[in-house]
Amino acid sequence: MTKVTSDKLTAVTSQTFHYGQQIRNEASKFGYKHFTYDVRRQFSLLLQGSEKLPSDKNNKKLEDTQGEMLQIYSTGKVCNLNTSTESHAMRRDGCQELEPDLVNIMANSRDYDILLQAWKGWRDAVGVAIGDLYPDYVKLVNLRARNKGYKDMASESLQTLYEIDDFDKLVEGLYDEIRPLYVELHTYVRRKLSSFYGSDKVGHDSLIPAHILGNMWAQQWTNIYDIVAPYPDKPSVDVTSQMISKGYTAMRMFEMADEFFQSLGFQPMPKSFWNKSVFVKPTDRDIVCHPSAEDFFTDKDVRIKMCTEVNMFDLYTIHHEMGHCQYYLSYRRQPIIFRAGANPAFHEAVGDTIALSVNTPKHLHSVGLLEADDRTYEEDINFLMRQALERVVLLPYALVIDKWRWTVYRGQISPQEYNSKWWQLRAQYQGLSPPIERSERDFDPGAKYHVAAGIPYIRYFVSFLIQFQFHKALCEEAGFQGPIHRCDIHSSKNAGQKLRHMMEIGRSRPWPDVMQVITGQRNIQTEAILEYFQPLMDWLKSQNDGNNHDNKD
Ligand code: X8Z
Ligand code: ZN
Repeated sequence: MTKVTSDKLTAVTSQTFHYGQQIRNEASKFGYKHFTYDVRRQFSLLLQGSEKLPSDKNNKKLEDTQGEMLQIYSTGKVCNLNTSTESHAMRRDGCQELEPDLVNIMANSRDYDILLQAWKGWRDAVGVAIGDLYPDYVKLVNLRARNKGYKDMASESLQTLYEIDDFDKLVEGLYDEIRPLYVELHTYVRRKLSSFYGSDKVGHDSLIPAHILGNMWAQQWTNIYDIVAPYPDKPSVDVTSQMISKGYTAMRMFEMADEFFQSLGFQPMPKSFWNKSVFVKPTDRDIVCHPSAEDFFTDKDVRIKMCTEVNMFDLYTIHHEMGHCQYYLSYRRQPIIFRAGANPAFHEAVGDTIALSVNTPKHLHSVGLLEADDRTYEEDINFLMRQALERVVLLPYALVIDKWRWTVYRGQISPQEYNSKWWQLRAQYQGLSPPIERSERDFDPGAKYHVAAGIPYIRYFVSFLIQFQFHKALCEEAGFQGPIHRCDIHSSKNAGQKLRHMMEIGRSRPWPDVMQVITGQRNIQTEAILEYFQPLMDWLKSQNDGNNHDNKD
C-alpha cells in the first residue's frame, strides 16, 4: 500500500466514523422503546455503546496508529534470505514479499533452516515495528471503548458483535470439547515431523516448532499433507498438482465458485464483480494482499480482492470470499443497519460451508480434478486428514489470538509481557514452540494481519464450528444419506433455498433465531464437527496408541 493510498484510507475511515457519530447523535434524540420490533432493533444496534463522543484528538491518533500498523504490515519485506539452494522467487531488490514469496516458501520448502529464516525474517520485518506502536494502540482503543460506556475493548467487541454476556467463557467451554481431537492430531503430526526432520529438531513428546507446519502462522497445516498423509500410496486428496497440470487460472477458479453457488439457485456474481474485483496481484503497485470481500452498498456492487495463486488452498479461499459476496447480495433489501451477518461468524461461515462440499473427492472427481472417487476407507481417512489440517487446526489458533488480545485489552499483562504471554498461549492451546529464542524485543502477534489491522479473530473460531452445523443441516435438506464428510450439496435447490433464507435475514434478528432457521438449533455446538471427524479420531487413536500427551502439561 502506498502512502497516498494509506492516507486516503485513513481519511475515508475518519469520514465514516464522523458520519456514524452524526447519525447516532440524531437517533439518540428519539425515545424509540415503543416503536415496532424492527425499528426498535435498528435503533438499539445503532446506539449500542455510543454514550459519549470520543475526543477528536485521540480519535485521530488512533486512526494514524492503525494506519501505520497496516502500512508496516503491507509493505513488509524480507531481504538477504539465503535460499540459493532452492528455487524461490527473488525480486529485483533481492527481497521477498509476504505474498506470494514468503507464503510459498513456508508452504513448499522442506529445509528446516530456510523455513526458519523466512519465519524469523518476517517477524523481524513487521512484528518488531508493530510492537513499538502496539501499547499506544491498546491505550487508544480502550479509551474509545470506555468513552462509549464499555469496560474495555475486549468487552466492546464481545458485546456488540455477539449480543451475549460471557461469550469468552462460552468459547472456552466449546474448545474443551474439541481439545481431545486436536491433541490426537497434534500427537500424530508431531511424530511424522519428528521422523521427517529428526528427533533433534522435533522431540517425541514435546511442542512442535512453529515454522515447519507449512504456514507462516501455523494456523492451517494443509501444506504439509504430503508429510503426514495417512495412506501415501492412495491418490492424494490435495489437487494442487492437477490444477496446475490442467492449466487452471485464477479466473477459472472464480468461475468454478460462481458455478457452485448458481447450482444452489444463487444469482451469478454481477457483471461489475467481474470487472472491478482484483483477482491477481497487480505488478504496478503494492496492495494489501490479504484476501477480502467488499460490499459497496449500492446496487449490486460487491467485489473481491485477492492475490490468487493456483492451488487448492486458494480455491477454498475463493469460495470463502464469494460466500461474503453472496451474503451481501442476499440481504441487500434490508435496511442498512441489518445489512450484516447474524453475527460476524455467520459471515465467515457461508463460503466455508460450501467449500466443505467442494473439497469432497466426489465433487473434485465430478469437475475432473480427481481421477477416481473410490470411496474406500483409506481415501476417506486421507481426505479427513487434509480437512482436519485445514479446519480443526485453526480452532486453537483462533482462540490464542483473541485470548491474547482480551488479556492485553483488559490490562491483565503489561507490554513487557506481551510476547512471553503469546508464546505461553501458543504452547498451551496449539502445542507449539518458537523455533528460536524470543524476547520482549520481538512482537510475534504483530506478524499476523488481523492483529496489525485490528480485526477481531474469534469470529473464525465460531465460524469453524457453525459451518459444520450448517453443512449437516443443508445435507439433510438435500436428502443426502451417508456420513456427512462425504456429502456434496452441489445442485440441491432445497439446500440453497434454506441457506439463502438464513442469509436474507441479515442482522435483523438475534443470531440464535437465525441459527434456528437453518439448523433448528439455537446455539453453537461441537456435535456436527465431531461427528464429521469421528472416523479420523478413531484412526488417530489407533495410530497414537495411547501415546498422546495433552499439550496443556
Ligand atoms: O482472514 C481470513 C479470510 C478473510 S475474512 C481470508 N481468514 C482467516 C485468516 O486467513 O487468518 C479465513 C480463515 C482464517
Ligand atoms: Zn472472511
